[in-house]
Amino acid sequence: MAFELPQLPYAYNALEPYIDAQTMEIHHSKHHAAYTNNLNAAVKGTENESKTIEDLFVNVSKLPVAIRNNGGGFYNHDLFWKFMKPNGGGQPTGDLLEAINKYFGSFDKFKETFSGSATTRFGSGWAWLVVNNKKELIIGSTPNQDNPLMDVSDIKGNPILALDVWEHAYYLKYQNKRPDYIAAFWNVLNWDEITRRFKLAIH
Ligand code: MN3
Repeated sequence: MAFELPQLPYAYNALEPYIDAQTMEIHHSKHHAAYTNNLNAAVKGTENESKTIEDLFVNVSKLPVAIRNNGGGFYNHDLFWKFMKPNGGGQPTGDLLEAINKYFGSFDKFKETFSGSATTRFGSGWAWLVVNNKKELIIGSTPNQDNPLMDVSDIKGNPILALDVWEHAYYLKYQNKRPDYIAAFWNVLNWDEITRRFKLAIH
C-alpha cells in the first residue's frame, strides 16, 4: 500500500495575500509530491513497505536516510496544510488558550517564542508546538524534514502546530525576509484543527 499525496484542503490561492498561490502550487504539487514519491521508492520491496508512517518514525535512526528525509517531508506537509485555512488567524479559546497561558505566560509571549524558534532555525527546517509525554506544551524546531515523532529529534511529542521555514515555503513572495513570512503565518492559522489535535494529545 503506497503512501498517497494528500489533497490540499483548499485552493492554491486560498491563503492569499499571506501565502501566494504560486508558492502553494509548487510547494504542494512539486515538493510535497516529490517527498511522497521518493518515500514510496525508499520503502518499495522492503519490510518497511507495510509499516505506517508513525511506525517508521519511531525507529527512523535505524532506517535508510531517504525514509527519514522523505517520510518527514510527506508527513510534515500534510500537517502543515491542515494547520492553515483561509480567513484563519485570531486566537484559540478554552483549554488550549489556558494551556498556552500556563506554559508561555500569554498568547503574545507564545507567539513571540514560536516565531523566535522559527526565525532562528538555521537553514532549512520546521518550528513546532508539541504536547510532550508529560502533557506539557513545548516549542522547538527541527532541521531538514525531521519531526517530533522521530527518535532522532531533540524535541519529542505530538505536534499540534508546524511551520515550514524552508526557503521553498516563502522565497517567491518574501525572498530573504523569513520574519515577514512568519508574521504573515499567524493570519492563516486554523485554530480548530490545532485545538482538535491538542485535545487528542492531552487525553
Ligand atoms: Mn516545504
